[in-house]
Amino acid sequence: MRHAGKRPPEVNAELLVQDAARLLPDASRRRFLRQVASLGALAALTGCDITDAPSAEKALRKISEFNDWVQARLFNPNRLATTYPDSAVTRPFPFNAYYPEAEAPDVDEERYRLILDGRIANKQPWTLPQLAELPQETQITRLVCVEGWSAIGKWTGVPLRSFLERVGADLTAKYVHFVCAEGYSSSIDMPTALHPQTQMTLAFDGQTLPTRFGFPMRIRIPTKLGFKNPKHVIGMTVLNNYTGGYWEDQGYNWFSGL
Ligand SMILES: Nc1nc2c(c(=O)[nH]1)N[C@H]1C(S)=C(S)[C@@H](COP(=O)(O)O)O[C@H]1N2
Ligand SMILES: [Mo]
Repeated sequence: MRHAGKRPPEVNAELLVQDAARLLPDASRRRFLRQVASLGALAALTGCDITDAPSAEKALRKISEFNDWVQARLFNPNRLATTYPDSAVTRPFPFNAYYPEAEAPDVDEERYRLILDGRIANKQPWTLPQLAELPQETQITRLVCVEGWSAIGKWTGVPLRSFLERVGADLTAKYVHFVCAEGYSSSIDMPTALHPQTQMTLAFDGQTLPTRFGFPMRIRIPTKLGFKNPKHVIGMTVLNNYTGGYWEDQGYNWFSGL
């Protein structure tokens, strides 16, 4: 129904909340609709004056930021993700990306350099052989994708913490941001970057990381959802500014811990 005159068109609270909730990924949407059943609750929670879809969206974004903040506060840097025996590894392991497998970027091994930026004392770029010379660890953990599947994989690589220490990164900075060869990106909180199981992965299931799983290097974080495990990483920045990421910018919760 349309209204003429100065009065703003009447807002159907329930529809507005549901509409705005559609912007959230499935799990958050369900949680949100359960917890925030009314426009009044949404307005009260966020302090936003909700009169239209954009203001409802803004309120929802505030809730999502609040969830990220709570999750970050609850993160236990000493709690380890479950590890599994070799016999539990999912073979074949599923591929996932925002494009089909055939379009995974072919990164040239010779020309590859990991570019470091931001709050890092030694910004020398790293070649693949240099990374391979660093002490490596192997983990058998579960990767959980928001799309509703999970699989157990075996990843070998350099603990990100030891790398950050080696290059003189400011470990009191807030974030580490990763840039990928094909344009994907993601950023994580420093406590997660320093978590003992967060890894710069160079090998999968005992073999050099294949193209589909992120050659030459991917970040493996068993305490976070799959989309926060960037493949084909070519850039790493340590910084205090929030930068988001490929899916984060499209409404997925930034923290996305498990
Ligand atoms: N560079 C890059 N990294 C990425 C993605 C991507 O599209 N590009 N997709 C993410 C998503 S959504 C998931 S679930 C995992 C999948 O990793 P896998 O192919 O090793 O199973 O990679 C993540 N890392
Ligand atoms: Mo994913």
